[in-house]
Amino acid sequence: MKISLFAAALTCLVAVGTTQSPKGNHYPHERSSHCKRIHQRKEWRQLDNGEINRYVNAVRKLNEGPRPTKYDNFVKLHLDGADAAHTHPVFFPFHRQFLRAFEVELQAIDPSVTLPYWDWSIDSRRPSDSPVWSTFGHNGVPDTHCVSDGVFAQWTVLNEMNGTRLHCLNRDWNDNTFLGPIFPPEYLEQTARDTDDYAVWWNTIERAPHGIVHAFIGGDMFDMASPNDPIFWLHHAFLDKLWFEWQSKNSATRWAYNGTNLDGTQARLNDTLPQYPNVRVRDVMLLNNPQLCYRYSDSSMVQGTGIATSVPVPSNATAPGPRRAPPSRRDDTASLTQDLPSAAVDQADKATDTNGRPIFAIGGANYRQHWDILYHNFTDRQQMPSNLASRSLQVPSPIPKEYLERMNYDLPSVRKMEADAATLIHAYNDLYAQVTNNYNCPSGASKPYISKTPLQAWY
Ligand SMILES: [Cu+2]
Repeated sequence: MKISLFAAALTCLVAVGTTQSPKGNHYPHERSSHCKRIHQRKEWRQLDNGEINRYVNAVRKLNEGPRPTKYDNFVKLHLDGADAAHTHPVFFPFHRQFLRAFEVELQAIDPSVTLPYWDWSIDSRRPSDSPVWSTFGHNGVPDTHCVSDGVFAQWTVLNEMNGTRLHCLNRDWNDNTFLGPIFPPEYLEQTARDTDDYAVWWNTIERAPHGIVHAFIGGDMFDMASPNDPIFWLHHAFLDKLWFEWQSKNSATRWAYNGTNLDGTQARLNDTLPQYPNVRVRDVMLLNNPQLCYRYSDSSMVQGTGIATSVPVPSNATAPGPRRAPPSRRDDTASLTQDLPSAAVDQADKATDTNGRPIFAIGGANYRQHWDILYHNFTDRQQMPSNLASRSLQVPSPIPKEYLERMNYDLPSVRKMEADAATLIHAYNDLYAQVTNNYNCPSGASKPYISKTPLQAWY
């Protein structure tokens, strides 16, 4: 785990986030932006009521009229492109184009609409508690699995995995009344830091964090007709955001694209997209390409069920557990790193993933750096509602075998990803617990504060 990349990722994200900076371009084959306007895609919780209504109305309009509706045709296109566009590197480019085509249709109905995204990592402990469901409806009802609450109650869809049959929108949550835990931000962040190899990163994200959301929501989301469920667009917009953030990490990842295509050829930037013969992979690599022209909001400060906010953190005076003497100087990084509780360092140094790779790296150096990121960088006195020290992560429930088989996801490798994720999550929970018990906050602060900047790279 290369924590040193964390800072680099930050810098890049900030630079790329401005989207229009044609001068001083370090990437010779990039054209400067031709966007007349950059649309911002926001996290669902960042929309006001007017934005929610306009988005929902536009989506519903697309599914009106004689069948197949325009909406049905999007689902059909996804089904037709399914084999090439899943379990192959074009997964991310295809879905970027697919989502943008959908957004263009919505904007033809209402130009003020942009695609929202659902940052489900915020809700990773219990995704069914997410506020998205109060609009999109909750689980399907028993027996029929028809969604019968929310704005898509009585919504009908046409396409199925094999053929057409007009049916109600179906959901079949994995735990019946709720959705079990999925992958937290810490896992997504580590996955992004871990590799600059596109094929490795895409494979990991597609199979586990992408797949689990489809599999747990179930019903129409369980197979290649998944765009039937309007939550599909918000799920995939978040995945697209993850890709954008990974691309923004450094100069190697910006244009990284590799792996093996469906036809056995090596993946190249000049490949055309499945179902979009006029669009090449290279056309959708940058969000300021003329046909894209959107950017993503920062969702790191959005509150949800994934971040515990109610558990109080002991103040300096009352914190239980072993403590070290406070250092004489608390306002620089050096003094903070010297103040590490040795037990925490020892414990973290020993933690390994299922490959035997150290999670917080050798000698505590990276752990110390991580500590700094958590505490030193976050202590700018800007009080934020989330409280890392009381954060406790849940290990994602296993993805059902039936879903993995249907998607052609290799079972042993997904099980290994799940085991690695579990190890990482336990290590983080240990770290957060150590923080609560052992850490003396810097000058004047009675508890950890979180500042906005470092969390931008939290993925
Ligand atoms: Cu798909």
